[in-house]
Amino acid sequence: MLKRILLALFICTAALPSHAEDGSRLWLRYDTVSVCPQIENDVESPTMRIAVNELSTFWHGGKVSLQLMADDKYYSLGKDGYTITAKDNVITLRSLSETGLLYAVYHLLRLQASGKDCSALDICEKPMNDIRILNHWDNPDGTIERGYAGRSLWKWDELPATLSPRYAEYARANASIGINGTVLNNVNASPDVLSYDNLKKIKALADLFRPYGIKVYLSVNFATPMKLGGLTTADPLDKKVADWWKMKVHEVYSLIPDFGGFLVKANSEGQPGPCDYNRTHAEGANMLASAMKPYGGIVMWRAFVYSPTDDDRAKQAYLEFKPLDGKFLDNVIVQVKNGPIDFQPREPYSPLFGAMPHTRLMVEFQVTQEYLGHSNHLAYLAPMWKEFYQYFPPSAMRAAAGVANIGDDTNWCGNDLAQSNWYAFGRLAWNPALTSQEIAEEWLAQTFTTDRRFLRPMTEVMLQSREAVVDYMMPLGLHHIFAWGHHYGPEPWCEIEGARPDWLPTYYHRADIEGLGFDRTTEGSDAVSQYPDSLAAVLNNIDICPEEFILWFHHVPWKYEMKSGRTMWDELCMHYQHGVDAVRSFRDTWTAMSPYVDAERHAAVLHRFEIQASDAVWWKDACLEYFRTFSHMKYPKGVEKPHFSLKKLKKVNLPIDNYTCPSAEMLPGFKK
Ligand code: BDP
Repeated sequence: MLKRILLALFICTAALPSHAEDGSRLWLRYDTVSVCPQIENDVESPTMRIAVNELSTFWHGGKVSLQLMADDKYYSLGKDGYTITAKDNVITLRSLSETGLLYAVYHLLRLQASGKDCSALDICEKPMNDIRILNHWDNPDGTIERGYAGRSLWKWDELPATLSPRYAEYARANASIGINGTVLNNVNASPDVLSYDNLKKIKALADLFRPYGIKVYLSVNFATPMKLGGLTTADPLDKKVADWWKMKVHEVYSLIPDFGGFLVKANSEGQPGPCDYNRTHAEGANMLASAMKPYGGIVMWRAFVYSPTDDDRAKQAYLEFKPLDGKFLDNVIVQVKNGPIDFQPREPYSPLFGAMPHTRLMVEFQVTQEYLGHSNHLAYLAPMWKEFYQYFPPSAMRAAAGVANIGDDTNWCGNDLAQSNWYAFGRLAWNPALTSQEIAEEWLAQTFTTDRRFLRPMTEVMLQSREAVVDYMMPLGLHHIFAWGHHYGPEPWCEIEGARPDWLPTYYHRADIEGLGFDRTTEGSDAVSQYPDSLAAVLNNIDICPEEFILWFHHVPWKYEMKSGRTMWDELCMHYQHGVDAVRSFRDTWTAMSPYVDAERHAAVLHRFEIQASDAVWWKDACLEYFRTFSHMKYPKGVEKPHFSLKKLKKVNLPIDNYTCPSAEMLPGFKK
């Protein structure tokens, strides 16, 4: 019989400091208890200490019993699964593993914090994905590629000696939503990441994250054996190269025995890779995977590739990777962005999903809003990720990655409301069947208040927000018409001499006197044929192609009659106007929420909504005024006259860098 250890009273004496409502507590704003609950627990370990501490400090109910189980039922739930039952005033949490128990604790606290009745619980949870991982695009110099919430959380110059208290807070937040892995550095990886000195810093983070059930992974540069190891080649079939990697992997595991694995961006946007030596992606990935295999590590190999010479960028990843189906070792997972181009406000799913039945695939979502208004705009992304799963079932994958929106800002994500996307990513990676509404409600309830007068209108705002962004930026399947360099504002007219054509908006929208949109039908680039036949037939036919993708797959005449009976031009105008109107209504709803939200966060979020409302007008005017030079049609009734001339809009030049976002005031004359 294991000895029962009652830790509760002992831990409960430690009072927590009170925090201002500055967003730093995320969705974990639990009230501390005044009377310690009784916690029953068999095991003494770092993970169980965290679990018991959370309950002792924040659980306001009766006795809780934590039990590690080793029977068939719990084997079938896997190491992260758990049950929660309530009987005779005792709540029992059971799992095969300590991490599973920690997840159960956070589940219970979530129910409590969202105001749910916890007296009769019978919960059984098993995550859909084994790997639920954040990808940080953080650089060694503290900058973050496409980061809009300050600098990197990782203070490399202080590590490993100094551990910022935010590291544990970060790990706790992730554990509370089931995230169990983190890639610490940018996919555009510096070879120095694997230097011994740096690995010691990584080890410090790995040690800290371990009790929270989080494994550490690294992005690696394929040419590291040359840049760090002094070899003359990085050819994956060269024995010296393979040996170098084996030596390096051994070093990594001797420091971090449970190291998760490598993420690789190869032969993409100038990064080195196996194709530099006429080897395939599979040959490159397998060489690394063989080195990882003895230690149980994995290689996540990205399929984000495209070449400037291809006739349609949307086809490239499929063309390059599909022939490699079945050629990857079983510890390689090919990581594919959700859409075929690049995290646009709306894309159809990447046709690679479903096309590689003999290869492990995982989806890469972008939590940071590179193409959705950075941290200035509210775009709650659960509906977008659910849209992906609607086309491609989550059961076909075992892993999901999210490019993090986390920085060292006090509120972690720049905009308090952007925390919802970190939260939603974790919750959906755990269970893609959760609805966007459920996730929005539970996040709002925990982050702000359980008052229905707040929850009802704000859930509505969240649910509509992503579609509003699509409407004022790129409705009907338009994509990639961003300004050069910053992916924030509109620049559909952008032409830069000598630039890669597939980095220019005109490549994507193809506006001309006839119409608008990229012909990807069988008569055009034929990208439709990469989809399963039944779907391809729908996408290929302009009359039945879903209108949200019509300009993605078709070059549509300006006067083409849409389902509403309007011309395509009028429909386009209505979408832009709808986006503008929606954002103004979000701002007004938020303004009315002041009785339910602390003044500090209310003001900060309101400021972002003001910017978003201005930006929506900017987008509408820029796109419609520009496209009107081709359509030569009038604005339909109900669509506001432009506030600014095209001439003026073409002069907008935002000084964007990695740390600052433009604000409405920077736009000439843009005022509410
Ligand atoms: C694009 C980003 C670029 C990333 C790239 C990637 O603009 O900064 O390096 O994706 O995913 O969206 O590798």
